[in-house]
Amino acid sequence: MEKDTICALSTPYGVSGIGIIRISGPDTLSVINKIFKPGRKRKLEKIWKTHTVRYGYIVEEKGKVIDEVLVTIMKSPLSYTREDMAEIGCHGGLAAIKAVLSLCIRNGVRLAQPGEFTKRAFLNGRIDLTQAESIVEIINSKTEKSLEVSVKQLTGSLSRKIAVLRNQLINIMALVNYEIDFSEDFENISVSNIAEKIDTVINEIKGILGEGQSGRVLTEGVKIAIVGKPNVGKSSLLNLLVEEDRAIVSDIPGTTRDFVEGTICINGIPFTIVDTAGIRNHAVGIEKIGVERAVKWMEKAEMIIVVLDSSSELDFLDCQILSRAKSKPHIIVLNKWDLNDKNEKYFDEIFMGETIVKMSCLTGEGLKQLHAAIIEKLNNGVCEINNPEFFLSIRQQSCLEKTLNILEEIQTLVKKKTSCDITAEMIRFSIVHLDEISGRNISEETLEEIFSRFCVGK
Ligand SMILES: Nc1nc2c(ncn2[C@@H]2O[C@H](COP(=O)(O)OP(=O)(O)OP(=O)(O)O)[C@@H](O)[C@H]2O)c(=O)[nH]1
Ligand SMILES: [Mg+2]
Repeated sequence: MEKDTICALSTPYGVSGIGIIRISGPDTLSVINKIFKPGRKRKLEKIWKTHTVRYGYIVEEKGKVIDEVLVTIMKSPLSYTREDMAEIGCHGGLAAIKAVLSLCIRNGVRLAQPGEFTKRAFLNGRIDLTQAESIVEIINSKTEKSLEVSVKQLTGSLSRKIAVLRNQLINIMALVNYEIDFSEDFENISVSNIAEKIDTVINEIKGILGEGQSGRVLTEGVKIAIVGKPNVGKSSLLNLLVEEDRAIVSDIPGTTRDFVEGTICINGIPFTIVDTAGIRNHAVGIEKIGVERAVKWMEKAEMIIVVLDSSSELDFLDCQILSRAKSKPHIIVLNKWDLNDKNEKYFDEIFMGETIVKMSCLTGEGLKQLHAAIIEKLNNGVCEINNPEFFLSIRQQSCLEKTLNILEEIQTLVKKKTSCDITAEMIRFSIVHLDEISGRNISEETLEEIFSRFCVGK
């Protein structure tokens, strides 16, 4: 357990109905006893009962009342951090909150770092890292579906899967070690028995990777880049999708110089849409930087919408952009369809087998078809969304992929009947990567990085 006692405002900073200040650590009760005076002339019991709420006042050293409050005490180990904790519910004015916080600091409590309460919950063994990471997602959840999957993760849906994998690997290692005790290579136990067991783990990991990715899509959303030549209507499309005038639209080619983002929700799934600068060769200055960024966005995005002006025929640049987009799930929007009266057959023939949407950002025609195309591409190109029970952050996914790669190598070694010692060592190594997911084995640096994503007070 940590020696420091920490405090922070856990509700948003600003004027609100109430503001909750959290305190956690060994000095929590003694500090509360110093700064809190019960209301209605009641006496403060010598020993606070855990999980009780008291009404009263926060009083400064010289007896000046700072605020009327409710104080809740949660004693170790039955608290968020597993330490002694208090929550002071103040009136939400900034002056009152500042005064209470500085009184705490004068009494030896220090201000908490972002995510420090949750970090303590992790370090004190109340939750593992998959659960800690789900808390950030619960806070950031914008849709019901993302909240659902994050809450499931908090209750341990991913932790349980990882624990099962770990047990399976430990059992395999025991089998291999048993073999080492008797011979140098796989003589006594059947190679096929071990290979089969490793296969089972490999298949389970592949399943978890698939389900975890669809969970991440629900929590983090899917990035879609809108790309195309200047003036084809990319910014008009962004504005139509987000239903507000986010990006500047004009008939001057090269209007959008940097990228503009917006978030939308289709069928409960969040999408981040990025409008980029029109791509053209020989752009100079700021526009050139914009074009470079647009090309980068094509690499970063999980899906691409290529916008074409359907009132004119395709040119070389359109084809260049299309061929770049082909490496990813992509949709072709034939915009300005309101101007088009003769080109339908031309486009149908060129884009046979592609997902095309004929639309007009001016009239809104084709928007529903675009929504449908986005969902269809998500399920058939990015990943299938099947009510996932958990999500994998990029970090967790990479640990799991490392475990998978090692197991695939082990599989080859086992089949070649290579030395048991090497096999056992590699299994141990695969478990090390697995343990990074739950946080059993994790560097201080990675921990810092994870918890810096939290807000102060959580
Ligand atoms: N008729 C018609 N005009 C459109 C349509 N969509 C966009 N426009 C017009 O086309 C012009 C360019 O639109 P923008 O949305 O600024 O195009 P952009 O692709 O973002 O252009 P850059 O930022 O310069 O690359 C504007 O004058 C729009 O009003 C459409 O569906 N039909
Ligand atoms: Mg634009």
